[in-house]
Amino acid sequence: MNTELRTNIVELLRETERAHHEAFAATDGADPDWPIWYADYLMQPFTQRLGFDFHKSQLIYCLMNADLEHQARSPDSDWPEFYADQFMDRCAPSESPEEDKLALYHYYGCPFCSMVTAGIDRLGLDVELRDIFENPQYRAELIEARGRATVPVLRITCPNGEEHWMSESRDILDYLEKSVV
Ligand SMILES: N[C@@H](CCC(=O)N[C@@H](CS)C(=O)NCC(=O)O)C(=O)O
Repeated sequence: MNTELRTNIVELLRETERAHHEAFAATDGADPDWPIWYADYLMQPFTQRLGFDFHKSQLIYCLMNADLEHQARSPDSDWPEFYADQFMDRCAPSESPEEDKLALYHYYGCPFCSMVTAGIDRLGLDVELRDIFENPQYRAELIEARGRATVPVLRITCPNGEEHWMSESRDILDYLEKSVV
């Protein structure tokens, strides 16, 4: 666990709470749209200072989700500490992206796939190649996950077991390039 990152998140959430309370002093902090206000305030420090990589809608989702979990599981605990744990578990950038397990669904002769496999070679990454015509099981997995067999698709399995399926050769290459920085 990156304890420095967690501490920074807790401090940032406390600062946001203070700023929100000032902004909504007239209603004593009451604001039914608080996740939107919080996301506006937090977006820049989260992405530019702490290295998170998400859109505002994902940040709003993370905030709402953390709130629901807090109310359901631990309403008496210090909320910034609780939220920070939720952010670390669910939304934080991987401490070492190379620890994500990567599998590329592709087929030999597909030009978009070749661009991605050339990028993988150039970057020296460890990516399992799953040819969907050599192994029908891979094709079936792809269709089950994505509803179609278009390739290339990168399956990213995070250390916590969460899976993400990324399509579009350009997006995959961008992701892989960032992962080696
Ligand atoms: N815009 C996509 C294009 C992907 C694409 O057209 N893939 C072709 C193979 S090169 C494909 O899978 N076609 C079959 C299908 O869509 O089911 C990308 O850049 O990845």
